Amino acid sequence: MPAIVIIGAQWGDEGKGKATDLLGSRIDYVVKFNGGNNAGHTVVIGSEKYALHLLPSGILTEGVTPIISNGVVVDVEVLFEELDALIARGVDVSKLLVSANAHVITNYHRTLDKVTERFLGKRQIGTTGRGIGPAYADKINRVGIRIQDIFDENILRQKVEGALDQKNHLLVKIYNRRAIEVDDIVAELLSYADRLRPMVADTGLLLNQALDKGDVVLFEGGQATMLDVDHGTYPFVTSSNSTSGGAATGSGVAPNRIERVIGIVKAYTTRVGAGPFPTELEDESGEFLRENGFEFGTTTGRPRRCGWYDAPIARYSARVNGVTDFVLTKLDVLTGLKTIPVCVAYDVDGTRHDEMPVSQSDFHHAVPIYEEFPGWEEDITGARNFDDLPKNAQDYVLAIEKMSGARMSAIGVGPGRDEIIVRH
Ligand code: 2SA
Ligand code: GDP
Ligand code: MG
Repeated sequence: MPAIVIIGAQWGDEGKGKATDLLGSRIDYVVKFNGGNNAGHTVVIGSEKYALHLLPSGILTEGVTPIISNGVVVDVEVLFEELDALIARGVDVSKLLVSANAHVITNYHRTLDKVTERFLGKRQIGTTGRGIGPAYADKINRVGIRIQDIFDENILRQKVEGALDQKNHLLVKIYNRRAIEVDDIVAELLSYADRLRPMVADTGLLLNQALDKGDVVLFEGGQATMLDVDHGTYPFVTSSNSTSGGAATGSGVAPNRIERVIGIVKAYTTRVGAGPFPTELEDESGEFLRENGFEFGTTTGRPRRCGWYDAPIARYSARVNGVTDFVLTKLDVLTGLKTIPVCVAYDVDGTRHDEMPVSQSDFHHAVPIYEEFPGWEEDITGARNFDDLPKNAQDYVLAIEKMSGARMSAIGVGPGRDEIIVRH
């Protein structure tokens, strides 16, 4: 039975947490398969608002087993802090499992993330500073520390020594910082062992067994398609595979077990951090979207860059991820606009591009070609059926659905759990 993947179809913050939460009651396992505490999922349940970073948002749904699988980079201190905060609010977190093969974010990864960004100056990526890139770099460079290493002091010490060898040279000689002591890192990681041990499991085996017996597994992607290290706007990306393929490599569940891929797409576009963004608005329309959509980073509080809906990006996402259904979020944020432009293609130096240009330089100076749609004034937050929407809102959804490469199966009309129209 089914494995379902949820991914962000733009540059993140599309409202993936809400979509996960919506499906929660039919789900047995929710798996975070990529990224770490750079993610920020806001879920509103009744009058309660939860901001989750490292934990999968399915942890808020009773009966669901949340899993942090091998593709994730885990800052164990943050893991415990997030768990404690949820426990204090009465959430049952006892079912959480963490893969023995997940990699660990240490103090030196956080330090390197911050100093490297400073060093890059104008070429900054605008990372969240959580140590994500350096931790994945160590993984690929085969000098990473895995969760299982925390339970073997001898191995842990050898690995930390290996990892710090070159880094201390870099920190001292190039960045003019103090060297990081092996003993300090080892002591910190060992101090996590007792609390961590009962959570650690062979999560790949467990998930496959669960699928064998018919359980429903939901993979919750962190970040989004355009931030994917292979398919996004490299180098202005995160360091993991945030597209649907990442769910397989990041969990040990094979691609042919995945039945549905749900792409979450906002009714407009946002981006945090640096990098190309053709439909970006640096005027009062951008301010309108930021204010009405509360577009500020869940993790860092940074104002998000805002722009109009970009259909070529949605089509690209549909293709790269194999999207079977889109969930369109934040349609309510557009209420009150006289006209709503949608990017239907790009103009690159006089040539029309209907699809994402393959050359990064082209994408950097792609000028959107817009089609304009009439807006609506009515409050739509109470709509629960497609027919409840004003005609212009219906037409907007149908028009962007046609351009985006997959059906729009649900439409978010407000931040609350039930503020959604389900169409399919
Ligand atoms: P990193 O820290 O190495 O992953 O940063 C690399 C790029 O990835 C972007 N990125 C994000 N973009 C949108 N949302 C994210 N999560 C938070 C949120 C972000 C926040 O939900 O609001 O609070 O600022 C996220 N995480 C990483 C990042 O901006 C870089 O462009
Ligand atoms: P994620 O990173 O994709 O999980 O998204 P974030 O949680 O970072 O940002 C999405 C924000 O939009 C959250 O504050 C949600 O509560 C909010 N949200 C989700 N769906 C809707 C919607 O349909 N309308 C409105 N107004 N807000 C929404
Ligand atoms: Mg977010």
